[in-house]
Amino acid sequence: MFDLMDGFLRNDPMSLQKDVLHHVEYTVARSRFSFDDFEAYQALSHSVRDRLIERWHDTQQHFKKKDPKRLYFLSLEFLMGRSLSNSVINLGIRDQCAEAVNQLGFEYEVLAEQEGDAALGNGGLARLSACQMDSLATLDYPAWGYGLRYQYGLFRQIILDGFQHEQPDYWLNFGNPWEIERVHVSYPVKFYGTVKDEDVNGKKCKVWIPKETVEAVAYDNPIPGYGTRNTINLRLWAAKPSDANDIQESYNTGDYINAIVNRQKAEIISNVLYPDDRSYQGKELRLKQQYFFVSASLQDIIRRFKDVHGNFDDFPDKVALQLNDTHPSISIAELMRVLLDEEHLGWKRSWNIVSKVFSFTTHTVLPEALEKVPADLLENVLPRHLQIIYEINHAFMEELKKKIGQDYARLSRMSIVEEGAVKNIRVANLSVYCSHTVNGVSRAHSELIKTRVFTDFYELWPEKFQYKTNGVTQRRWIVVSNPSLCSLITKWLGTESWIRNIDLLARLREYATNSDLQQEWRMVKKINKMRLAEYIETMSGVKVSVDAMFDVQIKRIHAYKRQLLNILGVIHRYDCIKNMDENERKNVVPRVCIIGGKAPPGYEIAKKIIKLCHAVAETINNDSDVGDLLKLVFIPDYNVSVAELVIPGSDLSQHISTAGHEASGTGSMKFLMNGCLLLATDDGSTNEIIEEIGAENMFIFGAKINEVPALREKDSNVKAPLQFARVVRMVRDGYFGYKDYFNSLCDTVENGKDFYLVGSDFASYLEAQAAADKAYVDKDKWTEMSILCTAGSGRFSSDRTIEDYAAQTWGIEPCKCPF
Ligand code: DL6
Repeated sequence: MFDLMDGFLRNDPMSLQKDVLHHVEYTVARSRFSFDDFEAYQALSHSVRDRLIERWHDTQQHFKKKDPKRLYFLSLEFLMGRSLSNSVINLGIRDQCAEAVNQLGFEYEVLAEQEGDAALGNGGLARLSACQMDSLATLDYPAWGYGLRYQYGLFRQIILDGFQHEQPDYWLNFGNPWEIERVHVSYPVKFYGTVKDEDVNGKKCKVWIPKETVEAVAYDNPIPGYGTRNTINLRLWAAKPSDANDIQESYNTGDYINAIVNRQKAEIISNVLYPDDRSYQGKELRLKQQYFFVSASLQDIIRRFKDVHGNFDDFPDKVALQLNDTHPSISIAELMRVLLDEEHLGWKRSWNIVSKVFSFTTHTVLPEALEKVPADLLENVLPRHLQIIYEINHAFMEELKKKIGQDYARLSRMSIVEEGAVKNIRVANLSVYCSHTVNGVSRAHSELIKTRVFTDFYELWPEKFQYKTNGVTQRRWIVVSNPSLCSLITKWLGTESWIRNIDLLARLREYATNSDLQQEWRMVKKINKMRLAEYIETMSGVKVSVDAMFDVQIKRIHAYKRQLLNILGVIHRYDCIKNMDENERKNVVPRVCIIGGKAPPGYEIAKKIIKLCHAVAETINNDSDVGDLLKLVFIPDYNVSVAELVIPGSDLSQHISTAGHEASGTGSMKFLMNGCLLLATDDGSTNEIIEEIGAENMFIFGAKINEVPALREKDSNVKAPLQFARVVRMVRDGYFGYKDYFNSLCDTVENGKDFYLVGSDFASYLEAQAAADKAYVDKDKWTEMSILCTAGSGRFSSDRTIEDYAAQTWGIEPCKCPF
């Protein structure tokens, strides 16, 4: 297998083929004369993984030698999707792999389809983490990601009679060729117990005597950069029983079988991803998950630091710790505990270190979505950490009093400890106070953070607050998912360099009106629409015409994202068509409206939205009088791979959240890169997109952020147009079946309770839709707008986001592996 001349595996088709056969025989343990698509996928993946491992070793060796400041990205969620397609692109061996398996009688695309998604996250935050890992590797930054290796990822969505059902996603059932189990990299993580005062070397010390130990075992997932040898690591922790408990159990219980059963319970910690990010208040398992991954990661990070450095005061010069939302924030107390209780550095010195290493990104707008942990829960699970948090808070309050005097209302708002019937720890306040920088994920979001969420903090420490607009990786979202567009862009720019340097896409503007490019551009869109139409037919049985405008909204189902507005808009369109005569119908732009997304399992209203979508689709799609003029389809089990298929085939996409509710939105950026026009509200990063693309190339509607509070004050239905009342009535009256079943859903937008302003935005939504119809009729103009979307998408690459974080937040430099 090895070329002994250079020590590296070769990447020509013949060498790859030999490796595939080797893995078929020795890893998959099948005969090389008879193996199926899945086995071929496994063998190919192992062959690609071998190449990743080589690069991984070289990169880690290089980092070790250079000893740069490193970034550790702590995130409880990573939505990686599939690895094969992404790895072969980043390694530059896609065509060679295709040829290698082709000669063995397999089709590369079919093999790539065998892979299930690694869905270790809920939505935007988790997919953002994955994009950022790709950019960190590509830009040669010395970084690692840390997270949890859930046995069950995000649930699979099954639709039965239009209702969502959840099924466990046991994604490891068929093995995972992309991970490397490190049986020797494991750390004990402790829980519960008591804290005692003890005398250690003549000093009074707190000693935590934990009651339960769980072992954290590392699973490494190499993340290759594009166009570089650098390959970084995503280290995910799995919970395993600890031998430390065994010793106690065997002496105490004498009940061997029960002792083993109890032992296995340790694994529960990394069993399942919480499938809802709206609130986790008071959940013990959630707290244990957070502490488990944070404790193991910090032990690993500190061990690596201590291998080379003797003085902890150098820690902030060598380590940057990124808190991806509040989920890993217990790491603040944990680092303090390690420095105080294990390294005995004393409070002042420990705090000096801790206050210099953490940076905190928040991904939400709503203050009520900010995590709180009941103090008694924390006291039970992590007693020493609660003491430390109280001490941090005491110091914080003293510092505050010096700044703001006896303003008790403000002191109480800012305190890390929320007093009340239930005493809570405000994790967000802890994160803001202890981090050196705090950022939102778009310019608008960062403003909201300063003016609404953390105003008290901002007024005192304005220099702490930054903004970092999100981005997505063009490697996954164009090169992997839209190969035809990728080739077309490369052809017209005369270079592939845009894949690393996305600003080059701006040069497409020169050709936006060129009829040759326009024709080829349309051809690419048509190919992608045909692929999508086939998928729709397979998944839902609905035949759709590729000549229709494909209008897409794919994202998690939430009231604030307003899928309901979309569905009511579809009903209005249907109602209009039904009332048109033959001549009027000739002017209708045919539409295929596509909706996809998962509803959190306990979120009744979101689940009713899915049911309503199916009920409306059932009526419309079976109405021969309407035919191809309108179709509505719900794409089940939306995930990263489905998005890779849907986005390239979309003409128009909807990002229609109530202004002031979407922190950023990253779906819009993926659609933009793929030349899909946006119909959007002025929310999240939309206004930054407008700056790049121009409002004339988008369809913007609805209330602005600053108008929302006043609109809510009024009864919003006063402003809702007649058409709105009519479509809601159709739903209530059972026009689509299920009379009265949807009343609770309709009640959320009528009778003065329209919190998300669906009614008051309805008229301008319809106007924006009408403008999109009008624009679609002029094919050349539409294509020009589409090209301008792709051309203007450069600012929304995660490469730019990562460069911003590296320079302004983490203080890290590229460290390129020299081969
Ligand atoms: O920052 C990534 C992504 C944003 O683009 C979305 O606007 C935001 O809703 C999402 N938030 C989450 C979960 N939030 N929390 N906690 O996914 O983050």
